[in-house]
Amino acid sequence: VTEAGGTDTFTVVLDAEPAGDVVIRASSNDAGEAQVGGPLTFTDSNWDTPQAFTITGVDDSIADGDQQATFTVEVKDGESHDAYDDVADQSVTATNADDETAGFQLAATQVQSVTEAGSTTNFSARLTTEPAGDVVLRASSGDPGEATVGAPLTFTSSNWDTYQWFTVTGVDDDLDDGDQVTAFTVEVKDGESHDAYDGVADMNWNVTTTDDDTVGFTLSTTSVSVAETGSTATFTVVLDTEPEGDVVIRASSSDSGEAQVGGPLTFTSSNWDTPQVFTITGIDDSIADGEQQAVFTVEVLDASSHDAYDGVADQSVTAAVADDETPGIAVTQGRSYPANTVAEYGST
Ligand SMILES: [Ca+2]
Ligand SMILES: [Ca+2]
Ligand SMILES: [Ca+2]
Ligand SMILES: [Ca+2]
Repeated sequence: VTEAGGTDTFTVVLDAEPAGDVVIRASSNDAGEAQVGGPLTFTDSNWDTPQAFTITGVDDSIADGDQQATFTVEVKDGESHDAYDDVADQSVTATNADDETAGFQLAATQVQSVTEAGSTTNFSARLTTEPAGDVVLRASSGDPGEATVGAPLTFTSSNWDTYQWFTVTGVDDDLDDGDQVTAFTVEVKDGESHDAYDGVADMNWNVTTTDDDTVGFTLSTTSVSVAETGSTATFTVVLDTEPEGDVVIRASSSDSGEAQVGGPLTFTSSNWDTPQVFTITGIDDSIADGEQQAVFTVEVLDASSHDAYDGVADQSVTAAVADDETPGIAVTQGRSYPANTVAEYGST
């Protein structure tokens, strides 16, 4: 039978002609699921003609799945010939097909985005039909590196139509990965839910995690001082974000006759956040040229670097180079003897 009111029948007939009337009744063990007509009276003239009991499905508004009702078929002793009093009861089982569709729905009233800084948003869920037992909905993140989601929600036969909330939290990374969309799968936890909900289809819900990383590098200083005596100075470079491939940084001098710098530095996805050192060395000349400046351009070596770093702007470090010549006039005597002497007669 069905909750929509579908009926079915079964017949009863006596096995032997009775000496008086025999009344047979059927009774449901669950009149909320299926009911039966009757009773039926057999006489000594119609005892061998089958008579029908009609079973009718009973509707409810609960997604309870297909339910069974058992009908006990028995002789009504008080209204039947005594010879039938001891006849054993029999039973008929009826299945009542559910006509509710188990399901749930999702909704939100907030913007569905979170930040890598760890902000939260939420979306809600509720059942679309009353369950006959608890139903547990769980959400799982398609990318826990971008966003996570809170604990499962339990719905009962009394709170099934009240929205409950899943909370989504943004997760930080160090990649300049742009805004990322994470799909959350919401599903019935079958083992903890009424069986009528076991077949309910999963649903997906999307939340965007906004990026807070920008490719680049950071210098420890933009000016240093060295001397022509060969003294050195250092500055460090560190990447601002974790690269998805190697990044090579080089520094080049605007005047290698005044100051020079060491070779390129390579950063990887594992050492990107550890500063590395460039050493600048003053270069000697023999000119009393005073303090000079050399400008070091610090740049990503595109050809050797992950493409995401190609557009990073150059930066510069200025080195002041101290002169080591002493300005002045060197005086050399022109004769060996007598030194720096003139005579009264006018020698020079
Ligand atoms: Ca139902
Ligand atoms: Ca980040
Ligand atoms: Ca990021
Ligand atoms: Ca000099």
